[in-house]
Amino acid sequence: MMLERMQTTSDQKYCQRITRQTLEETLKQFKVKTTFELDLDFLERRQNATSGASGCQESSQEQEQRSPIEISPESVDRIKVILLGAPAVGKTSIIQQFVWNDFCEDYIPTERKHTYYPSVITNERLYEIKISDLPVIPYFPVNSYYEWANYRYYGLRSATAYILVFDLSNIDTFQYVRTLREQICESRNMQNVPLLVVGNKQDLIVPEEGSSNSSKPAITSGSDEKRRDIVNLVKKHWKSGYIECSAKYNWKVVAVFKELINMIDNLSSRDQSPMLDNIQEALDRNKCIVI
Ligand SMILES: Nc1nc2c(ncn2[C@@H]2O[C@H](COP(=O)(O)OP(=O)(O)OP(=O)(O)O)[C@@H](O)[C@H]2O)c(=O)[nH]1
Ligand SMILES: [Mg+2]
Repeated sequence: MMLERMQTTSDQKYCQRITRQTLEETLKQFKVKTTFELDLDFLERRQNATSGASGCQESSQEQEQRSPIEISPESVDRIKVILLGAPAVGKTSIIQQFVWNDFCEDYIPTERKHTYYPSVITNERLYEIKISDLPVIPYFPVNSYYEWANYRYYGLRSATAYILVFDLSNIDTFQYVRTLREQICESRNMQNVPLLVVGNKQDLIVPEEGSSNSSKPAITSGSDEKRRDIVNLVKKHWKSGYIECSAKYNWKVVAVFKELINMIDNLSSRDQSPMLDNIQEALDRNKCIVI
């Protein structure tokens, strides 16, 4: 089973290289500018196009009008993303804005795991993303035993990437991110696992016209300084990604996921899957594992 899995992974990598090379060459040839597109309805439209065309023969013009990118099963990447952060920082809001273009003013704490499956096209590739929205976790499971005992089926330790969210209008919520990151790094090999820090609720720190009369004043310059320290810490010391967004106004929400996908793409080596990480971890600790 393991061999089969590894074989598939290396086949996929080969296909990815080929696909990317071919696309790059084609783009160069036709001098097409590479732009970023997040096309959440791509699959749906594609399906409609296929079923609509099934009863009659497509003219060559119709064929040309369809997506210029031919997606083969081998060029599909599946990404398991988990959002974590202190209560009420806006994790659910970010996901729902990204997937549904929807925002809810009411605060409804997440009490059980919710999973979303958006498909995204960027960098000339199709990515199938599995996003997990979880109830706030008091700590990150240090090993598989704790994960099984306390967070069964959350998939915390096998995520492809993490998004750690804090609230820009309540800088103290960054402490949760700091602690959780430490725990994640201590309990998992993070070499090939991107971690993106997101400061949400940017709308609450943008000074508005006549903000002095506003019932929700912009946060003070003291917090601005703390914010700068956070950016510095995350980018320079943690060497992680950092983005500020507003789930409420859909500012930079797409950029969050675009950045994450870029981080995944840019990994110098994708040889080690999370599963192999776990195996490596068990070997390091001289333990026995069942595959
Ligand atoms: N002003 C503003 N409010 C936001 C933003 N994002 C979320 N909120 C509000 O913040 C509250 C909490 O949002 P949620 O998305 O439920 O937060 P959460 O992190 O999922 O909370 P838990 O599930 O309890 O961990 C809600 O009332 C949202 O409407 C934002 O960008 N700006
Ligand atoms: Mg939530």
